[in-house]
This record gives sequence, C-alpha cells and structure tokens, in this order.
Amino acid sequence: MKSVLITGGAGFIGSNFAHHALARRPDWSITVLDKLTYAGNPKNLCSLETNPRYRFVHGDIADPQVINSLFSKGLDMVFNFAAESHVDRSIECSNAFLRTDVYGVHTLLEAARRWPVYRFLQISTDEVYGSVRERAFREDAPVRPSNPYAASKAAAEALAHAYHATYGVPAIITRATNTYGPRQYPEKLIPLFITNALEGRPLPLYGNGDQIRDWLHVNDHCEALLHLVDHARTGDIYNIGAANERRNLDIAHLILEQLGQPVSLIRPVEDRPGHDRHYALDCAKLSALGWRAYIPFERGLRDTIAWYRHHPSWWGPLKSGAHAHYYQRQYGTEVFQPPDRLRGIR
Ligand code: NAD
Ligand code: TDX
Repeated sequence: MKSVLITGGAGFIGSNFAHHALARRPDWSITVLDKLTYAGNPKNLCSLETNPRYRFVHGDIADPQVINSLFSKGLDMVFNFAAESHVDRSIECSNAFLRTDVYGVHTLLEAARRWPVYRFLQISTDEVYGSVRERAFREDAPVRPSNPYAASKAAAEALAHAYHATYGVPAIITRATNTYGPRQYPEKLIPLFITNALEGRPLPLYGNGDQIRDWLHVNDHCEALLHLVDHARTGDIYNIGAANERRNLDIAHLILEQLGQPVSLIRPVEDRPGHDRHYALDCAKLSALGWRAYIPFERGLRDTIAWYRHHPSWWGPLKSGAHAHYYQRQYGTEVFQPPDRLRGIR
C-alpha cells in the first residue's frame, strides 16, 4: 500500500482528487490534511468516511509539528493543494496567502527534505505567467504574476524548484488553467454565476467581460495529476490546459441560457485591479506524455449546473454569514452598473 498525503483535500480540487484517486488507485492509502478555512468543507469528504483507505487530519500545512508528525511516519507521495486560492481576497489582504501559499509550502518541503518521499506534487497555476503576451505560454516562459495570489504561488514554485536542485526533493510543479466542476466554493466565476442565476440575483461581471480564460473540468485536472505522478520528470514544470478558451461574458450567457434566466441579470461592476486579460497555455509537453483533456466544455458546464441545481443544501449555507459580508465588501450594492454598459461587445 502506498501512503499518500493530500493537503487541502477538503477544498474544491483536493476533494475531487481524493475521490478520484481512491477510485483509480486501489493500492493508495490516503490522508487528507486540511485546515478547514472558509473554503474547506467536511461535507466534500463525508462519503469517504467509511473507506478504510482514507483518513482525515485537521491541521495547518504551516504548522511544523503536524507536518513533521505526518512525514516522520513515512509518506510515498504528497499532493499539495492547500492554498488560499481566490484572487480577489488576495487583493483585499494577502497575509494569509503568504502564510499558507509560501511559508506552508516551505514547511512541507523542509519535511520532505528530512523524510524523503517518492514524489512531491506542488499544484500551481497558469496565473504565475501573468496575462498572455504574444502567444500561449510554454513552461520556459518567464513568470510575471500580476496579483498577490499569483505572486505567492510563484514564490512557492521557486521554493519547490530550489528544494529539488539543492536537496533532491522529487518535486513536480503543475500549472493548470481555470478549473470548474462540482464542489467549487461559490466565490469563483462559474459557481458564483450559477448560484446567483439559480437565485435570480445579478451576475457581477468585471469590466466589460471580454477577459479570456481556458476552462478545464476538475475530473480532467485530477486525471492529469495521476498521469504526471507516473510519467513526469522530477524537477520539471508541466502546464495543464483544456484548449477551451472562453470570454467571461460568453460564460455568463451560457449559464443564463441553460437556466432559462434573462441576460438582463448580467451586471457590469468595477474591474478587478491588475486584471489579467487572457490566459492561454501551450500544453505540448504534457501531450507528449500521452495526456489530453477529454470532457467537452458544453457537457462539463451542463453537468456542473445540474450539480448546483441539485445541491442547494451544499452551497446555500455558504452564501450566508461570512460570505455575505465578503460579498458586500467585494461588490457593494451601489456599484452595479446598468446593463447597457455591455452594449457593443455582445
Ligand atoms: P480551494 O480554495 O477550494 O481549497 C483550498 C483548500 O486548502 C481548502 O480546503 C482550505 O481549507 C485548505 N487550506 C487553506 N489553507 C490551509 C493551510 N494552511 N493548511 C491546510 N489546509 C489549508 O482551492 P482549489 O480551487 O481547490 O485549489 C486547489 C489548489 O489548486 C490551490 O493550490 C490552487 O492554487 C490550485 N489551482 C486552482 C485552480 C482553480 O481554478 N481553482 C487552477 C489552478 C491551480
Ligand atoms: O465576480 C466575478 N466576476 C468576474 O467577472 C468573479 C469572481 C470573476 N470574474 C472574472 C475574473 C476573471 O477574468 O472571471 C474570471 C475568472 O475569475 P475567478 O473565478 O476569480 O478565477 P481567476 O482569477 O481566473 O483565478 C482562477 O484560476 C487560476 C482561480 O481562482 C485560481 O485559484 C487559479 O489559480
């Protein structure tokens, strides 16, 4: 049995990965470590509780005591999903981002230096490149992060790279594009717009909505990570994308259309400072290892909408309390612009 640590496994991608890995790898025994921040949700893991190959530990990746006690018992693989992950929150205040996304990764790497592992996957993001310049980014393009979240992820990558070069920690860095699917906290574009549309509330679109992201289904993301743990070279960086570039405005239209809601729900709001206009990745390096994304966006989005439609008890409580305060701070009520601001870019 291989002993596998999944940090941040109560969050969106980490919880999907825990389910996916337990189903796909019968010889893996998984420990999920999670601090259970606002984004971590025990409900995401409750169906695993009876699985003898699964256990949960409540703890912080930046706490050396917890981390050392897990590593000292012997680990084969580490998948580090734990992070503060929302760009807008990092713009409001970046302290927690530096603590978890940088110091937390340092704590994990120090432990991996002391108690060697077979593979250490540092889950990173296409945001480290900044907005696309001439062409889609290959892994050797310079990093130029535009917001504190992206900068903290780039710093973590630099540490992982340094620990590979200096101490031989078998780190692999993955840079994935925008991921969507079930169990994503309703602060990110797709789950926020789906749940707002289900409630008949406005969809706050930054600027004029012509920013472009490449959307990757979470199951494809998880499958790519399993592929990389088997085939990637340690010390290397791998882009993970779906070649599925869409404008934010078009995403809003698709969601409203599928839910039978009017386009008038789209509300332009003040743009995000430092907003990256366009992300696009060249994924030839990963393709050469025999992987590609399989889930067509139309199907993935339809299934994701159906999941939120059928799980109001999952997201409903998340949109009250602390989230409602965040929402008010982030979007206000007075900043909603009249829909005619979108005229000309439909
Ligand atoms: P998420 O915010 O849904 O989940 C993050 C999880 O980490 C939560 O369960 C949270 O409780 C936990 N966590 C936070 N701080 C912690 C700490 N100090 N110790 C232990 N656990 C802690 O994030 P996500 O969208 O699932 O992203 C997972 C990873 O993938 C992140 O590293 C993110 O940078 C990366 N990523 C995300 C996307 C995306 O589109 N969502 C794309 C590319 C890369
Ligand atoms: O209310 C909104 N209105 C809006 O127009 C929100 C929340 C977002 N947007 C826009 C901003 C972006 O152009 O939608 C696009 C996607 O925004 P987010 O969902 O916040 O994602 P993004 O900023 O692109 O970052 C995501 O992808 C890379 C994840 O949050 C990161 O964790 C990941 O690393």
